[in-house]
Amino acid sequence: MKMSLFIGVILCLCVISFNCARTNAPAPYGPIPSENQLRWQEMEYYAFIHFSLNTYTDQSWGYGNEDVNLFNPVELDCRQWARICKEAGMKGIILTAKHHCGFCLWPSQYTEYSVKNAPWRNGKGDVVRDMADACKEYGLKLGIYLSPWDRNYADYGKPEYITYFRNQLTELLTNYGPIFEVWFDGANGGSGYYGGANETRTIDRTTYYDWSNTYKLVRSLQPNIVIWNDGGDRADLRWVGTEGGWVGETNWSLLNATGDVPFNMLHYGVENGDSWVPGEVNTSIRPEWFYHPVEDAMVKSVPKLLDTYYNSIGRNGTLLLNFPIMPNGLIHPNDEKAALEFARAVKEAFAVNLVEKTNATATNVRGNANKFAAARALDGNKESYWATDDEVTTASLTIDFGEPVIFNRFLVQEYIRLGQRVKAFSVEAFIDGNWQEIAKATTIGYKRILRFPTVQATQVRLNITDSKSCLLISNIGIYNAPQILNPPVIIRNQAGEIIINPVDAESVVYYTLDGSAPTTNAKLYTGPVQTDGKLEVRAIAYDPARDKSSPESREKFDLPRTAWKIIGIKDEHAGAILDGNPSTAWYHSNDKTMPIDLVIDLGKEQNLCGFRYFPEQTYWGPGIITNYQFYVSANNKHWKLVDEGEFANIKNNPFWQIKNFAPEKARYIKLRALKNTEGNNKTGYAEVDVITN
Ligand code: FUL
Repeated sequence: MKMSLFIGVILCLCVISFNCARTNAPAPYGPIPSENQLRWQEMEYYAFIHFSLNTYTDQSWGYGNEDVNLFNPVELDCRQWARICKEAGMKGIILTAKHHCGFCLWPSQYTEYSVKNAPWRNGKGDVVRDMADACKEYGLKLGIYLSPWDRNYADYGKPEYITYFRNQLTELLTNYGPIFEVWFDGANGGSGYYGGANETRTIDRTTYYDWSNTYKLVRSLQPNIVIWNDGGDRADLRWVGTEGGWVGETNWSLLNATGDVPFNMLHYGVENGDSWVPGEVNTSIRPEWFYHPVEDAMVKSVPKLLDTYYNSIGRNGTLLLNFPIMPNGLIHPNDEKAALEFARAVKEAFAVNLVEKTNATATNVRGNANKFAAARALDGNKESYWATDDEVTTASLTIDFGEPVIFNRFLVQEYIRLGQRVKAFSVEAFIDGNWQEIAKATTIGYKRILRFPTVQATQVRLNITDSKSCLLISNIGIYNAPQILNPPVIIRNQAGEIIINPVDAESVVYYTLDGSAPTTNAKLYTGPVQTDGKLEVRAIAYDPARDKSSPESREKFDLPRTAWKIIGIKDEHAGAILDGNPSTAWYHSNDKTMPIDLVIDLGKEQNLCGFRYFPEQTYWGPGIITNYQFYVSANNKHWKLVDEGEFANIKNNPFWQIKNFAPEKARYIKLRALKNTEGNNKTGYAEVDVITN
C-alpha cells in the first residue's frame, strides 16, 4: 500500500514536471537580437537628413575643396524638420554631420572645415546642436551620419586620420545627448582634395579604419546605440544592398560575423547566419540624397512611397527615408506634402484591425497551455505569443470572424526575442464555403505585411509551412486598406502601339491622345492603340467600385520607330533598345572595348535636334554610359559629331538623359560610348530615342 502510494506520487511529479517543461517558454533558436537592436527595430520608421556644402553646389559628392563661405542657410530651422518628421509618424532623425566632402555641420575643434568658418550665424552656428534640441522638443531620437571617407582632410589614408575620425566621433557622441544610431557609410570614390594634394588615395576598407576599436569607443560613449556600417567589420545593422527602397521578399535578420557578404545576400540576409544583423532600408523621398532644384517635380508619389513601406517595414526591415534640405535650410513643401500624405495613407490602411474581438484556434498549442494559446497572437500584447510544442514546426491558426468580412492586408509578427524561425507560410480565406489561398510568402521576422486583392471571407487561416524550430507568433492583424491607385504605365512599342498597363488589378484605364486631361469621360483603354507621329498620352487608372482615380501619367512620344533598324548587330534581343519598355535592356558582347558604337537607321531622313538615352537599371556591375559622343549621317558613311559630353550622376539617378543639339537632317544616328560608371567596357541600353524639330 505504502509502496503504491510512493510510486503514485513519483508518477504525479513526473507528469507535472513533464508538463512544466512543455509549458515553459521555448529556448531561443539561433542568434537573437540585443536589447539595442530590439529597441531600434520597434522604431520602424525614421528620417535621414542630407545637408552639407553639396546643397550649395548641386553635387552628390563634394570633392573636399568647396568654399565654406557657401554655407549660409539663412532660414535654417531644425524645428521645421522635426515637426515634419513627427507629423509623418517617424521616430527619429539621422543627420549627415559630415558627408564625404569633410565639411562639418558642428564646430569641431579638430578642423577648420566646418560651420565655425562659415558666414552662417557669423560662425557661431551648430546644426547638430539645433537638431539635437529640436529632436528633444518633438520627442524624436537623434542619429549621426559621420562619413569615414573624408575628401578634405590632408591625412586621409594615413593612420593619423583614424585619430581625427575618433576625435570627431567623440565630440558627436559626447556633446549632443543620447544618440540612437551611428551611420558609417562605406562609399569611397578614391579621388579628393585631401588638403590640396588633389589625388586618388586607396585604402583597404577591411583594415584601414580598425573598426573593432572604433566600435568599442562608440559603445563606451553611447551604450544604447546601434551601429550601421556597410564598409567594414560587421556592425549591428546591415545595408540591404540597394538604395531603391526595398529589401528582399525573403529577409533573414542574420549574417555571418566574418567574411564578405555579396550585395545580393544583403537583400536577403543569410538563412543560417551566425549573427543577428537586421536590415535597414535607406532611400530618399526624391531620386537623389542632396537637394537639387530640378528634382522638385520628382518627389515620390504616395503610391510609390506605399510600395516602399510594404517593401521595407512590411518585409522585416526598418525604413530610413531621406529629406534633402534646401539651401535656405528648410525641407521643400513638396517633400513635406508627400511625407504627410504618405503618413495619412499608412494610418488609414491600418486604422482598424479586424481580428479584434474574434476567436482563434490553432492546430497545436504548446503544452495545451492558455499562455501559449492562439488568442495570444491577437491580444495586442507584444510580449505574449502563440507557441507550438518544441517538435512542431508546421501548424495553422484559424481566425473565425463569425460573419463575412472584407479585407486585403495580412500582418504577422514573430516573437523575435527568441530568434527568427519561419521559412514559409501561406494565408487562406474561407470564401463562399471554400478555403482559398490568398497569399504566400517566405520569412516573417519582426513584421511581415502581405498585400492581396480585396476578398470577403468568414474565416482566415495562417499556415506556417516551414520553420527552423517551433513557432512563436506574437501578433496578427487583418486590415481593409483603402485602395490607393497607382498611375498607369504608358509605353509605345516599336510597332507604334500605345500600351497602357494599370498597376492595380481592380482598376480600368482612361486615356487621351490629344493632350487633354483624362477623366472617366475619356476613352476607355481596352488594348494596344495603333498610333503614328508625335503625340502625348495622358492616362488615369480608375476603380469603378470605389469611384476613385489614380494620379495622372503623362508620356510624350516623338517619331514612331516602326522603320528603325539597329545596324551591325545580329542579336535579335537588341530589339530591347527600341521596344519602348525601359525595363528591358541589351548589352554589347564582352569582347568590345571603348569607344563602343550603337548605330541606328531611322528608315528615312528626319529633322533631328536631340536624343534621349535610358540606361539599364542594374545598380551593381551595370553597363551605364557616363561619357558619350553623338553623330549623325545621311548615308552611314560620313558622320558628323553633333554633341558630346557626360551623363552626370547617372549611376545614382539612372533616369532618362535628354540631350539637345543644333538641328540636323539625317537618316542614321550613332551613340558612341566613351566611358561607363564602372570604368570597364560593359555597355548597355534600355532605350535610345531621338528628338525631332
Ligand atoms: C551613399 C552615399 O555615397 C550617398 O551620398 C548617401 O549619403 C547615401 C545615404 O549613402 O553611400
